[in-house]
Amino acid sequence: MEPTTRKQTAVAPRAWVLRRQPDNGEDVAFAMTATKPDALLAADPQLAELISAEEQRQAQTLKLIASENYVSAAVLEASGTVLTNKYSEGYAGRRYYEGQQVIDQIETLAVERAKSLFGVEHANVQPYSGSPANLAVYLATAAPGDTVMGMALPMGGHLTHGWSVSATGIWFNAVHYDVRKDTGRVDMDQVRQTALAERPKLIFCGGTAIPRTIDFPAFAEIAREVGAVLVADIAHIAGLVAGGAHPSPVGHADIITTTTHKTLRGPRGAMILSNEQYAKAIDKAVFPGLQGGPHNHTTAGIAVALGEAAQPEFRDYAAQVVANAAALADELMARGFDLVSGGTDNHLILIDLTSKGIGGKPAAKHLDNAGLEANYNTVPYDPRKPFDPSGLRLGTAALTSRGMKEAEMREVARWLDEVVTAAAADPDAVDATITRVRGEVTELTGRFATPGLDR
Ligand code: DSN
Repeated sequence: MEPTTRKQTAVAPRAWVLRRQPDNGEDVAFAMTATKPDALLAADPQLAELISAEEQRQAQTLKLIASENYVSAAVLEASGTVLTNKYSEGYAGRRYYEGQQVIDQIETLAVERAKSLFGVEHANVQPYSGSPANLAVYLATAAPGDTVMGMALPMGGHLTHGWSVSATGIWFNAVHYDVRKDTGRVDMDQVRQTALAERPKLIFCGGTAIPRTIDFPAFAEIAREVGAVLVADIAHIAGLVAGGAHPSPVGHADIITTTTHKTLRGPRGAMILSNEQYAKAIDKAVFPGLQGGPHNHTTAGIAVALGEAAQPEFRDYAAQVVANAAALADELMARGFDLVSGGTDNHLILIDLTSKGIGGKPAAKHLDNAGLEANYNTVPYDPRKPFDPSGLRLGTAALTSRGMKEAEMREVARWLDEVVTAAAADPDAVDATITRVRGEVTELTGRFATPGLDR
């Protein structure tokens, strides 16, 4: 059989994988584009095929998960290198193993790029991901039993901001603030009252489902008033901050934590940024406090992503992410969807599906079948359970990385409306709508390259 690709690639692929299509039993060949694909294909065709299938799935799906993105081919390459072979406990110039001549330079490059991009005095690029980064902050600044404060998880916060099922909620006396029921926005008066009453040692701002601008100066004022350390968890918005599309917490928060793989568009990892005052305590908390050797291949990928985020084009990208979210939000509202807080200021949209007569979980499943990948989510004051909540969370960072703009966002809103409306009307009759939308989505995704895959 003559191989046919899902789309033309600029560079000839180095390997092919045949995959039997479940729907028609036909073998379709598509390109392996990972680094050294021939080696993987030869050594482990089963795994090579699975990776290839995931590449194809990512290329043909509209990735609307607010915490995901597509890294560039350069980030992907740097992340899949011999750097994974090396142990490097410690920090540049102070390691516990020999052979760090190159690793020290790589980590220093990542650190310097992080400092310069965000304008901070200190950066630790070793945390394995966002949760360990936040844990390191607790270890550096608080003791078990201390009072800590963060946004409640069902209001848009994060597990590691002291939620009950997280180690941070078990080991610390965690108190929470909410969003207002009528506005869906953080009530800074409530934050202040709770802080004054509870006197937390740490205050977290930021979270995972916040569609509105975070008021860092207001949080800083409250933290100063009660003598708390303010931690800005900017995991979701780091790329927007770097690209000038969201105000920066620098100069307001004492410590900033972020993952590197959301709007910042790097590999899966994290960073802790601070001024010199906290540098030593943070470094000690990350290693030897919590972690062993850093993942050097990830550090290299982070360095590449930080270099990309420092380019002028990244500012355009960040602005377009926000413009796309606004366009998507407007079209959804025009179609009768209720958005928490009535819209968005950033990359993220939280839909309350209650008025549409369908839960977030079945909606997300039907949408995934139609090629629109999102996640179900609680909405503030959700009467339903977290595993079957009322909300659907969307984000525009990934689609914007594919070059999609406002016109495509309006198409996305239309498809979302069509699938949700059909599913709410009759879940047993939704298949025809899903099949049609899936076809239209495939046509759209075929017109937009997938960063990191089409090369
Ligand atoms: N899992 C991340 C998110 O989706 O926002 C948070 O940790």
